[in-house]
Amino acid sequence: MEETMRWFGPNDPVSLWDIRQAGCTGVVTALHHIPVSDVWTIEEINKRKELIGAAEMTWTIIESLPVHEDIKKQTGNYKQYIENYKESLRNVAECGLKVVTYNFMPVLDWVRTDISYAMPDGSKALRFEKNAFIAFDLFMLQRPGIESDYTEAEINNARQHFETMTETAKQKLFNNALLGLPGSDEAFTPQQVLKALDTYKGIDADRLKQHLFYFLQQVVPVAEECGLKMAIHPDDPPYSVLGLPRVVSTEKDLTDLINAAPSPANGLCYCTGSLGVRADNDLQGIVKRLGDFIHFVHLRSTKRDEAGNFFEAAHLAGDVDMYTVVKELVLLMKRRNVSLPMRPDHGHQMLDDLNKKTYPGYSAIGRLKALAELRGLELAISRRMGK
Ligand code: DNO
Repeated sequence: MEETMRWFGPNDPVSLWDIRQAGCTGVVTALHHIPVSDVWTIEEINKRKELIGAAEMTWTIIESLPVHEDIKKQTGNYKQYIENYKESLRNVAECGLKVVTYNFMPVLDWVRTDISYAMPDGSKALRFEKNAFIAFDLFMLQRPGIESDYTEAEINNARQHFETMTETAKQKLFNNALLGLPGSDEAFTPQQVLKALDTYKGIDADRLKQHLFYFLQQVVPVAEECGLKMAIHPDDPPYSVLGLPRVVSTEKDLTDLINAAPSPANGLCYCTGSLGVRADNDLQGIVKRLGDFIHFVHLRSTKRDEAGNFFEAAHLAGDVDMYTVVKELVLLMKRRNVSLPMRPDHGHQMLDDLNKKTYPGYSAIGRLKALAELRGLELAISRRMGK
């Protein structure tokens, strides 16, 4: 696979040369400073390309070209925003970029309750604890109408959990649960979240899916025409949160969205960390069945428990059978005669990085370790297959 890492731009405490030294030839980034739905101009794209080129790497993958909330809801200026999206696509293609990653999660991107969950060896991981999240929703956010989203037992468990929490733990939970936007260290305020949630009233999963399909039918032909591949990122976690619909969580969701706008340009970011949180997602089967549509790979593993919690395990541990996944990807690449771009998704905060300020999940050393392990795994598998 083509080894890449995510870089959040000039403000990222991890430098381009750190990424280069990890062995990457490519960088995955976005123009985070451009407001969502404004057009990415050729000038801005080229500026970023040059920065990356100066560190002897290339920029071919965008993560993300974000989709405006109005497009997800089909409200306000959404038609204009779709036109802007198309223009950005044309511009990035003109600058030689190849893959555009995006997601269709309403309001929040990823959600965790703990961004410094202590592993037995002293490193730190990201974690989602169900009781804590429900407690946040019930007692901190105090979202109206919440009772219909949880069972009585879930509410009781969350209440008990909340009662045992110290003030410091509560503050930490509050900050972590509102983080949700990679590339920014600004959290939402509860008022902002409640207001945003309110605007999704009446939009259920079926409707959100229709809005996603409409968006795809609009932008995929443009992507195809200019030689770009779209790669939708699955929901993280892959189920409804805060009563919001999520529609990119299962293999059926992926198949539906591909069928809604059939084209080689309408593809997937295959993220084992996100999809793997659901035991009913067959990670190997998804590569077998939808492999032709995979344009970008995120490798990561989570470990879930019976209670509905999960934490981000080491990349070769946890519930994701990384050996099987990588083997299937190697077979896929042979069949398609391509080398897919891949990045180690997240990593543990460890060693020197424990004392540094980092973007949650994106410290340098943990990802370096993950990439090294994945590189070795792929090499061994390919060699065994006689490549
Ligand atoms: C989290 C990432 C996601 C991803 C977006 C893609 O660390 O994998 O935030 O970049 O969902 O649009």
